[in-house]
Amino acid sequence: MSSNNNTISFPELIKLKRDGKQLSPAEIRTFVQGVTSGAIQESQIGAMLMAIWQMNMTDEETLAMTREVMNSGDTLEWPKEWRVVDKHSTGGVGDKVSLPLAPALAACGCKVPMISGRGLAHTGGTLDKLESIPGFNVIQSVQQVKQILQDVGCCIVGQTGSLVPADSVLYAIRDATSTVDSVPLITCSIISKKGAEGLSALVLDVKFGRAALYKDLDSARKLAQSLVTAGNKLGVKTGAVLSRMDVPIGQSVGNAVEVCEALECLKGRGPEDLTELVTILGGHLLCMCDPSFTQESAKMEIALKLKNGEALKKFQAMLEAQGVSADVASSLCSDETDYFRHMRRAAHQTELPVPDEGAVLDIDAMALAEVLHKLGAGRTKSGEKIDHSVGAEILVKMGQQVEKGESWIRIHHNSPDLSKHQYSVLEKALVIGSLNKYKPVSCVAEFIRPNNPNMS
Ligand code: IUR
Repeated sequence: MSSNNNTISFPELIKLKRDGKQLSPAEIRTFVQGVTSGAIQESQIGAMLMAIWQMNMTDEETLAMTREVMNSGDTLEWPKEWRVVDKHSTGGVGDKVSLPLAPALAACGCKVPMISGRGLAHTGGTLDKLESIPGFNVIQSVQQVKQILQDVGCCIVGQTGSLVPADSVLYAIRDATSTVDSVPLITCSIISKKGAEGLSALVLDVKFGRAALYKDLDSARKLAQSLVTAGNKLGVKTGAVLSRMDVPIGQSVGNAVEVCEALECLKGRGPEDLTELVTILGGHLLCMCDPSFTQESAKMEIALKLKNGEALKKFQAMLEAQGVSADVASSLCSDETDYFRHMRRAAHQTELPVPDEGAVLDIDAMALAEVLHKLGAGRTKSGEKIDHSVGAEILVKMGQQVEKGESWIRIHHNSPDLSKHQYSVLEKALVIGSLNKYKPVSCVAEFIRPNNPNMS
């Protein structure tokens, strides 16, 4: 380990990491404080991030950096008797899990101060989805969050400037320096934010597959283990689920269309894979907070809240608390399904036919996400505007027997037509074949349990 010299210069710090040395907690503090105060130049931050990307960090360094970033701004505190929980996903196509999960947990008596992000690249952001609902306001002060948790039990909000300011700086520079895919940097970014939320328990949904950041299970497991270790050492009971991200989650991808599907899930009639993911993730959180639950009984408790309308009531109350008019909230949460009375519908809907009779063997989530991104559903640079009405409804299910010519997907778009290239990408995204080649797989592959925070 390098010396504990308080007067070390930033170039010296960068050189230490560049040369593969382990940084001491004091050296990491100097770096993070320099990031927060603006004393360190962007070029120096970029160089340090690249040195970390190249040389990696030990668990001790990762923990020290996570702790410093977490403490770079305000941290939230709650009444002791509250069970404050949250979930974080590393990003998936069609991943609208947070929308039904937060109110289902609130219906179980938990408090859920969910701080979410916006979509970047091919994956959508929870905040973008919610902003398809007229009036929904993701910007809430800490005081407002406290009030909503007191009154409703859950809220889904954007990050305020006073929480983890160092992460905002580091994240933007990581994006510009190709240093996003580093296990210690991802760990620091995710866990610092969750640590600042003052949680009792956290479940992480770490995705692997062709539309995930990590393509294979082994690399995703390494990230999950790093996240679980850092979370627990910071005092948050943290577990992780490893889930597949090859085909879209549920039957819809986009922003407004995903809100419709989340509402269906909250009415107890969501697609099986979405409901499964919501109940598994919620079940793990309930179990972590309350040892009287088994994983199975906790999962059933979440499923019950989706079936009996209690989660839906919490969602309606959350919509109202976050600025949606009582009329719109009550109509969206009523028995009716004409959600586009309240959300903008795209000017055009184009359906594509199945090319051959057979069973649905594959739907490529990545291909679908790329087409929707180009049509305006996603952004390339942070801050870019997106079109909430662009999306896709997938009209067939994996393993389903289909006839030649029937529609398999409905694209919602505002451009006059899809391009030749977009048609061709979509046509290749669907694979039809013989039913005996279809192997159903569960979306969740593994769970990594909270480990003992005192273990080294
Ligand atoms: N989400 C975050 O909050 N931080 C990250 O580094 C990634 C996703 I990748």
